[in-house]
Amino acid sequence: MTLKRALTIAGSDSSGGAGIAADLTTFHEFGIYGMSAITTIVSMDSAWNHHVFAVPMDVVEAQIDTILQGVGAISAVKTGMLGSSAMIEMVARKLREYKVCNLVVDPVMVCKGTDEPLHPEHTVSYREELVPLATVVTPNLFEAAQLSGMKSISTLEEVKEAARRIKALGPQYVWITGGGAIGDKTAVDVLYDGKDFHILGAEKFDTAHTHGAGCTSSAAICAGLALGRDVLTAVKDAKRFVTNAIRESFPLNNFVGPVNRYANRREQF
Ligand code: PXL
Repeated sequence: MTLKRALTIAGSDSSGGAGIAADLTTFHEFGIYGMSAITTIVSMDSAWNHHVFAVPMDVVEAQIDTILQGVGAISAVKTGMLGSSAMIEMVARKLREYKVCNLVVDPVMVCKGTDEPLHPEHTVSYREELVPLATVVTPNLFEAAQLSGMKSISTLEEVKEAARRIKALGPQYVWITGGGAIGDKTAVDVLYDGKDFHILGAEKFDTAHTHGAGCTSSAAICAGLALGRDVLTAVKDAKRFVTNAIRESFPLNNFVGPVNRYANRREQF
């Protein structure tokens, strides 16, 4: 059996819930051979403040070349935390150079728990360089507000307006998540293809243990695309995958609770 291959260009969350740990384990659950280019390393101190260390640009570039040039036949690529405007621009240049076509862009801007301020220049680089290349861009409500230039998003109409504005930047599909704040009993996420809105609802959980949900969901979409599924199917599958993972999320320590990607297994070995 030939395994499909996917690449994640993202940060390492040392605590294992988000970033490349989320991406590679999600790829694995979908039966995809996963590879990574690590852009940043995130550590946590004893009060669980996050510290973000950038990997040197040439080292990131060398990893991307290893996979897109040295390995090849990559069916889909996902981007996660990139950490600087220069990194966002370099990654966009590489993806253009290698003509990557199944691309999921998770426009990570800050991670909860960092004392890092928001960098508006990252938003500019995302809008101008990376989002236009995306097959699917997967902002949460906060990222959608930044990318669309809206003050805040708290109603379904505002989610749709943000989706229209982000679609105008050039991606093929916009998938806005985090709809727990929008729905009443269900979490509401919205997929927009420039013509139709698909409003997808899922069970809403009363838990703070959702660390890694965004990365997991985007990685699952990337895996679906790598398997040759259409975007709507990949998004629906990803939503089911992450919903199961949130249902079985757990406290890792006093500060953080990651989603549980094993929740999708029916057999154990
Ligand atoms: O969930 C956002 C995120 C993405 N990538 C990395 C992270 C985090 C948040 O902690 O550490 C590497």
